[in-house]
Amino acid sequence: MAEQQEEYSASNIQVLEGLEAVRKRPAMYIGDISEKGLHHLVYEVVDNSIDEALAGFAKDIKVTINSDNSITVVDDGRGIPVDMHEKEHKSALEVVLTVLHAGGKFDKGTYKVSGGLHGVGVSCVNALSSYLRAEVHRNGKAYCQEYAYGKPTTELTVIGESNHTGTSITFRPDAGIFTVTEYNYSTLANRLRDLAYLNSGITLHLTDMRQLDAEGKPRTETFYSSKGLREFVEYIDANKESLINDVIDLNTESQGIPVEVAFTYNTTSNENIYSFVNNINTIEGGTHLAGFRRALTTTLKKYADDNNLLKNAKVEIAGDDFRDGLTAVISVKVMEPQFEGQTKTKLGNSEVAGAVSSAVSEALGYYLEEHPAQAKIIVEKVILAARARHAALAARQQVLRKTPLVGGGLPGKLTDCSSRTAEDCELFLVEGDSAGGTAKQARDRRFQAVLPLRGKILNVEKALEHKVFDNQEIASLFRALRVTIGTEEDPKAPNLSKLAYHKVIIMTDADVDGAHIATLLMTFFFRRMRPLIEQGFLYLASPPLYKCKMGKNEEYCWNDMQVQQFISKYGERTTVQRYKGLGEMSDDELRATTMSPEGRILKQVKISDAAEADRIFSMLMGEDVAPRRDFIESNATYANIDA
Ligand code: 0RA
Repeated sequence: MAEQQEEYSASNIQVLEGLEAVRKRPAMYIGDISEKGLHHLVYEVVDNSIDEALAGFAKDIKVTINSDNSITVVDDGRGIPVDMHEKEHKSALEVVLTVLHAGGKFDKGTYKVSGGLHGVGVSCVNALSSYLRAEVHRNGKAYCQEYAYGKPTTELTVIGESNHTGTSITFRPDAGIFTVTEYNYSTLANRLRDLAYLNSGITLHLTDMRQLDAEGKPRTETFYSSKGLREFVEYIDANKESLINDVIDLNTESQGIPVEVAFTYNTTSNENIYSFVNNINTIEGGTHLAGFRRALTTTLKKYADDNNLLKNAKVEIAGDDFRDGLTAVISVKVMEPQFEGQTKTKLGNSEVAGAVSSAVSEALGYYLEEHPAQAKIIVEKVILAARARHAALAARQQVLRKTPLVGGGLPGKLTDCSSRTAEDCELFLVEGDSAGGTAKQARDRRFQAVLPLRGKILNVEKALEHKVFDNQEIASLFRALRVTIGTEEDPKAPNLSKLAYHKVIIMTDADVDGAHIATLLMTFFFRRMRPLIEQGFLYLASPPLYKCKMGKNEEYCWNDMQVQQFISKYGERTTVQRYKGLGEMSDDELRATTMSPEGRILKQVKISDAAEADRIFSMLMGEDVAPRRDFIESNATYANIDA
């Protein structure tokens, strides 16, 4: 408390307004100082260029990851103004780059709704960069100014003539602030792809100078969409079987709020809704999502009733049933968005619910009237979903009965640890009984538990819901984790309040079969226990691939480069043993390389982009073999469940 009061005293007010405040409390401005915050800097700069594009002045935005992990963002807009700003006695450019929230000051009534998660502006990026260079092309000239840690290191200088307009910002994040300074290509690619779909007509390029091909050309990708959300939905569902071969979309303004929605149905049972406010992914949903759901339920229900389509249903139909197999993207633009929730990604503005709801009701109403064949297919799917839900409810209740909340009733194959402090406890999910046996010997019994799984667990991507809960291995998994089904908010959601382990570690052989089993398990967690991933509790073990030996010198290696390094150190007569499976390792070896916190490499499973993860799981686990083979052959690691 004392510290807070001091900060707000009159003598410090200057400091608070300046960029020093950003450097002192970076997390307050950009969320955090880890990988997320690092990438957030790029979004902040790109969002300014997107605003310029939405205002009608830019159409091409280039993002480059330079070889030193600095970033360059170039747009073909009007260029940030460089004339002198009277009050501040600085150029407008310098004000934009050094004064918090100054970005909007020059906007002449443009509709500025884009902007990073916290809408903090480029000055924050400047404050958190050890180096920043701004180049502006305007008035037939090229101007440049450089900064370090938010402070100018050069004057604004004319560096030449120019026959075009635009802005180029290069910045290097301050390694003294960020815990990670390496950019992730697919994280940026996913965000730029989203932005291309959300803002049709704008071209975004991503180039990675760190990844050069044999000819020295950098990895590069271009994102562009002419049809926007309609194409977004098609992209998300590309690997799924469509139910109605149609995407229903609307692009309108309702009660003064721009509303864009596109949706379709596929033959799976997953509900997949992605919502955005001012281009920000509202992971926690909010009023726009509520408005969409309400319109979908009431409009479909009314159509079905009016056309007498529910007479044979014989089960009561719930809101969920209308969203079985639904894929939707909702994008609204809100002048003064109120963000709520744990991660500030839940829209709170109550007026938005009605705006979205009336826009969707109208468009969907028309669609159903004009497409009776598709309408009938959708209603039939709703009825099927209701029946499946009733069947699944019975199966779930059985899991619940078999799942006592404390003590006893644990699956026989679980070898538990002695600690009862979930934060400290780890559960290893091990492929097969034999590796399970070694793991039992290798573990530290105080905090490491082992659950062997028999062969391949059920593919939840293909199975009907009630079958999922019938499956023995899945029931064991729930019981071992002490996860039940049903929370206060949602009777279908997994309840993690009694979760016994804060590290759940998938440990499989380092071969194709092992990768498949790991993927099945990740799919299971993604579809049925997503909060476990979201809370950062799911990990992949990485057993070594080789053991190199030369005389008394022994080393485990995880890749060919390490093997080569060993050989160049100890000589060509090195023996290289390749581990084909966990079963070939002794308990001492397994402990030292894979299980003990001292020697192991754990990869945390993260969902960086839910839409992209959904696409990949649908592809990996779905019916189509060809795209899966292509993906597995071209991806050594999982692109978006980036472990
Ligand atoms: C305010 C006014 C004007 C341009 C911009 C902002 C602007 C900012 C950024 C940030 C990145 N790229 C940008 N491009 C433009 C221009 C006002 C005028 O020309 O009259």
